[in-house]
Amino acid sequence: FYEVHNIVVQHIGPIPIAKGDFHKLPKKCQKFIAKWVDICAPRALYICDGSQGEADEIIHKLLERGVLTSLPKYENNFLCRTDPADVARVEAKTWISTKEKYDTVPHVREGVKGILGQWISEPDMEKEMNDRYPGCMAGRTMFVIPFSMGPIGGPISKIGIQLTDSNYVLLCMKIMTRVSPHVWETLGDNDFVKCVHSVGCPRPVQRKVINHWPCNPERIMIAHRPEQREIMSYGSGYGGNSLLGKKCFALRIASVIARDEGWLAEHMLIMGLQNEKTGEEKFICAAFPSACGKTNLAMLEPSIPGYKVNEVSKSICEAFPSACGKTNLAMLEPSIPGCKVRVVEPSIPGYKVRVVGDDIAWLKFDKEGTLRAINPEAGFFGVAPGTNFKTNPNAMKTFQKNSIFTNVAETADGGFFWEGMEDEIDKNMAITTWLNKKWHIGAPGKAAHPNSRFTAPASQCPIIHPDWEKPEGVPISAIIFGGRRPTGVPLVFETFSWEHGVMVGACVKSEATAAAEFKGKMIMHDPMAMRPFMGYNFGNYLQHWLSLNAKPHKLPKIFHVNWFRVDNEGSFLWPGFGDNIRVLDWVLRRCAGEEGIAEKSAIGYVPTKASFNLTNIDLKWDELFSLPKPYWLDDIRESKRFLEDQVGTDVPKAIWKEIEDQEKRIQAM
Ligand code: GTP
Ligand code: SPV
Ligand code: MN
Repeated sequence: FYEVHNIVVQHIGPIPIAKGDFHKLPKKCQKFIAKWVDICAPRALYICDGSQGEADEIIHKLLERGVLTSLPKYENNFLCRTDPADVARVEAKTWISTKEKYDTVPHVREGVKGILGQWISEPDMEKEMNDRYPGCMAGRTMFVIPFSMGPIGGPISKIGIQLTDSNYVLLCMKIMTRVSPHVWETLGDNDFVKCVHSVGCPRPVQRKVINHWPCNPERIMIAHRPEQREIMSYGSGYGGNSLLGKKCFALRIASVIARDEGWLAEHMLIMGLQNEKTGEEKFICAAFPSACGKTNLAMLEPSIPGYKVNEVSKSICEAFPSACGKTNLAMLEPSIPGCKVRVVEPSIPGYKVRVVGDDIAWLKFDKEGTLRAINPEAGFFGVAPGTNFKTNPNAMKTFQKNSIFTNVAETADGGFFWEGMEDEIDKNMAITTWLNKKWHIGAPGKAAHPNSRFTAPASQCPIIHPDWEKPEGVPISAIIFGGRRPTGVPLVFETFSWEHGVMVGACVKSEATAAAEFKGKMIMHDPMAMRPFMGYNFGNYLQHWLSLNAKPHKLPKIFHVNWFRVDNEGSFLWPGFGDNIRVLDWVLRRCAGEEGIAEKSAIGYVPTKASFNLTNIDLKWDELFSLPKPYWLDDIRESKRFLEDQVGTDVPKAIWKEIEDQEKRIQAM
């Protein structure tokens, strides 16, 4: 009942080892694996090597069993439909266990339900675990996945070992992290993060398996022990709950390690912007809550191209500062001899945008005091709906091969489909929805789940930055916070200082999205875009951020953006996507110290209209940038209440001072 890959079949206790050489693993890893084999009682052990051959073999099996469907329109692309009860992160069932409650959660006001993490006591956690794990892998293979977050052996990188009984998880981990036998060698004396995952469906199965997707939604428990560097995830196969290198390790556990070691683990994209005129490149990080635009911004295709002026015409040109029909004019062949050709210089330089990461950043100051960021991941686990060749051509090009699609729809010609792709396929194409129903464009209901995702290797992205795997990371010039704010919040503003920026980050709010279990469009607090991912007391987290304002640290400027403000009819006031380059252009110019392009307001510096490149867009500028006083008075009072209720005595004094100063400025508006 198991495949024999080794000539000599090894055993661990009574369990055969289907693949790999258990006894060659570092002793501490053997111990960890043996402990969980004992508890979970799988039928076999499979030690992964992360090779393509291994993936092919697993894919082949999953195709046979109907877990995966191949998408023959592309190369090596597959579709997976989950049990419809297992489609997103489950924040209500996510826990952190520490000895001390207030190491994990802040001092919440009495009678108020805390939203910044859930704590569980060690004995209670023990009990919950004992209720779930014994025998939970019966009849299934336990896969051992050695992986590195960040380039293997890099100074900021960390190692994890994930045990799982899900082969889907194994395939996705191979894309999202660096799975390799080198991890065993690199580990040396270092610690590794212990990750245990089970779908919670021992055989014979009790619960009916839907869509060949075993899971146990009623019993989901995503538990973390930061002090022990342990993650235990039970009952769900969905990405954020099961790919433990991602949110569980790279954010919840890593934020605790980062606090202890003086760095940051954040829910941030990392991107490079190279000025095509000067060749100078700057990197920025941006923290937006789930499904609020990180992947799209990181892979942005600028709406304003750079102008490469023909060298010959350039030499006879004189510049004048306006912007229309440059390329043609610059390359104009004068019909009347003796006329002087002039080049119209674009008022915004072209930018070459390249992605380093789209979801998570680990940031560390180097010896010179420069803040450097690495992307600990190796792939993109991106929101599918809304992605198309107009909004995000680079994502589309990334997942044309070697990718896995979860809960998207399928076209009759073997392609993927989701909301937003209507203009990119034949209107009459027969479609099968994520729920396996026949469907066509225009029919009621949705083709793909709103949180359906692509899982694709980052290396396949056409604009992946050549330094994306640089072990020491890229230097960061700006940090941007943002969220979905339909009213009141302007397109962009720059904060007054590091402390003011941390306060603004602490007060990030956003409309709920489909990435977790929340329904409806309520505006929720999502401080630093980390609410669901905080590994320790949020008040201490703010203090940690504040403490970074120390020598020799060169602090990046902090900004806030909002792509999602709407007019009275509910239409977006800002076109977004490729046009976001206009905002980033202003951000970079501010970072370069350009004066006269910003005005002081109560909430920060806002751009002057004249400084902003508005070519080819029609904009209600005043509406987009208006700061309604009643709105901001409400906002600051509400932020105050949020901090009092949710963080209480743990709020650092410096944050209160920023809140009070801001309130005074708003009152004086
Ligand atoms: P996670 O992977 O959940 O962390 O999400 P994310 O922050 O990477 O969000 P993503 O870029 O995948 O975008 C989520 C949704 O927002 C998609 O449906 C996008 O089409 C939409 N979106 C992204 N950028 C913009 C924008 O500038 N304007 C508008 N209107 N929508 C956007
Ligand atoms: C998010 O929700 O922020 C995601 C998807 O990036 S998940 O991996 O499920 O967390
Ligand atoms: Mn995310």
